Amino acid sequence: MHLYTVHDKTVVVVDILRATSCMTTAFAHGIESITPFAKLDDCLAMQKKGYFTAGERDGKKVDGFDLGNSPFEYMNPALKGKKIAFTTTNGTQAIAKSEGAREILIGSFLNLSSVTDSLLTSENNVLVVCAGWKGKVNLEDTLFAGALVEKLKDHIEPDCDAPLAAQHLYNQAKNNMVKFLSESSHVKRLARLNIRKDIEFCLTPDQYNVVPSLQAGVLSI
Ligand code: 3SL
Repeated sequence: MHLYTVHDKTVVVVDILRATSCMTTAFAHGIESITPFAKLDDCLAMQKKGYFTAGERDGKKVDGFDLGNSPFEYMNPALKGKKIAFTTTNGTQAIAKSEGAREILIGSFLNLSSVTDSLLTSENNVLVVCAGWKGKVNLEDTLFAGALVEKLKDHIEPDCDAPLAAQHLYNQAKNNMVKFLSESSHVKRLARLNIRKDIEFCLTPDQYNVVPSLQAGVLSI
C-alpha cells in the first residue's frame, strides 16, 4: 500500500547509484527513449522489437542484455537516436510504484538544477521517491532529496519531517559526498564489484540540462 498519494503530485524518481544517473546521461547523449520495466523478461522481450536492452540485477549486467548500468556506457555515440528497454533492481521498480502520478520526472545529481527549475514552473505538490535498495533506505538517494529540498526551500514548504531530515543530512555531506558515502551500503556493494568511477560521476551536480519525464510508460525529454 502507498504511504503517499501520487495522483495529485509531480513525483521525482531517484536512484543515484545508478539507474536514474544512467537515464539522465543517456538522454543527454541523444538517446530517443527509455521504456522502463520492473520485470526482466518483459524487458528482454523488447529485443525482438528492435530495442537495445539495458540494466542490471544486483549491480551486474544481465546475460543477453546489450548494456549494463554504468553511466559511461550511455555516452556511446552509437546509441544516439536509439530506443532502450531498461530494467534495474530498484530504479525501474520505483518508477513502476510511482504510476498514477500527475507527472513523473527522473532526478539525479547530474541534472539537479534542471529538475529544480522544472519543479519551480509547476504548481503541483512534489514527492521525491527514493529507490533505496530492495525496500530499504539508502543514503545517496536521501542526499539527493535533501539537495532538492535545500534548493527549493524558499518556494516549497516540507509537509513532514522526512524532507527536513534529508536536508540536514545533505547539508552535512555536501562538501564531500564521496567521503560521506564511503561507509554506505551501496557504495561498498559497488566497490566489491570493482565499480568505483561511476560513484564519483553520479555524485557530480549539474552535468546535464535534461529532465526525462514519463508519458504513457515511456521516458523521453
Ligand atoms: O537498483 C538499481 O536500480 C541500480 O541502479 C543498482 S546498481 O547500481 O546498478 O547496482
